[in-house]
Amino acid sequence: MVPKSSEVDVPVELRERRGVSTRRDFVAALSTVVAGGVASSAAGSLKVVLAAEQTLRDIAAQKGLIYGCATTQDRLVADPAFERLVVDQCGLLVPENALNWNYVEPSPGRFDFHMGEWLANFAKDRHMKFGGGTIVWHQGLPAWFSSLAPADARQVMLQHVTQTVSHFRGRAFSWVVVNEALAFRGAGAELKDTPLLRLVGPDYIDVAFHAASAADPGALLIYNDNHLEYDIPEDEYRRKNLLKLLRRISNAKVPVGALGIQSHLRTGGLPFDGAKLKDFLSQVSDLGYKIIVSELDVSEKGPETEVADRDRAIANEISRYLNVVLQEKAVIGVVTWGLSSRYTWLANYAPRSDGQPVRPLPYDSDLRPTQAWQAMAAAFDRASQR
Ligand code: 9MR
Repeated sequence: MVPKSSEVDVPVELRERRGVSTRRDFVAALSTVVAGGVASSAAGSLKVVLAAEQTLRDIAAQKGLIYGCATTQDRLVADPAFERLVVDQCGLLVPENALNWNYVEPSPGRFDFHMGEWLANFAKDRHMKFGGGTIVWHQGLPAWFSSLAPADARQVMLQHVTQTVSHFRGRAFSWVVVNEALAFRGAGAELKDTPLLRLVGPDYIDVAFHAASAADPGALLIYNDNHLEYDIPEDEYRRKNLLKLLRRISNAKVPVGALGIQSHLRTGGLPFDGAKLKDFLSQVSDLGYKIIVSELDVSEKGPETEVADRDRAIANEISRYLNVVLQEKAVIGVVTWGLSSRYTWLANYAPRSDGQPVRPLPYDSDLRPTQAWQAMAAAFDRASQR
């Protein structure tokens, strides 16, 4: 039976008071969600799950996994209920934009870390890990970078990475050092044609990671990319090319610590092959890399129009994906790109064609947990111990 949205309509304060008494109750309730996917949940159990005192942070942590989200200072300052939800649910905080190059170094050599500082301090004061990024990303470049002479660009990039990572030395759990460098199918090249490639050269990834590692040897250094998740020719091509890139990087002893798979999932029945994805992740792991799901959310491409049906489709997409990905022991955690659909880049980037607000995240715009929350909780609970 499909739970109706009214059944999840439990205010935050009430949910906390009506907590499930034991962990066993909680897991029993979750297992009804896991069995055959979210669609098979009994509505009664669902209520119990939603009443749980447990948070995504705790459920993940019980398996040695990290759960976190990306957000901005503005939202945390302006919206205390949202702030409380982030603090309760997340063990890791990642800036959505604040540490992109164009914000950090708006003109050459003039560094401004105040937005990243604020988020790093916020995380520290609330006992959350802080993950920096994205440092080197063609879409995050300041306009002035593209007019540099090639002879200067390498040094400027190296300085940028060094200054940024040094500034937070010892305070960042991780850094997305390089983001979205891989070319798409049909480009006829391994790397995207960007000012970074053109001005710094084909070894810009290597240079960036060496600089980051020298600046903070203790941080987990992440290479991050997208469109790797589905069993479609584009993603298959990119998985193959990414493995090639990681093999080269590994042979050249470039200090990459982890692969970030963005995981912007889509409903609508895109082909998905768990065995192929698992094989890809295990090859990444065999090269010695950790893996993190770095930007999870779900955009809606399916025919569903009712909120309950849409939420079920979204939750099922998350379930089938995370249930495969979390089987790989090298996966250390999951970051969602936002926490509540009150604030999501998908509202602009991938709006629904019927104009209904999107629901891509574990909480809806009223800060109530959705079936996506349950799908994530169930996947964490099902994962083996790290
Ligand atoms: O969510 C981010 C949005 O607020 C920004 O406008 C956009 C451009 O900077 O970047 C979004 O985040 C991206 C992330 O940094 C890298 N992967 C893709 C994300 C969505 O574009």
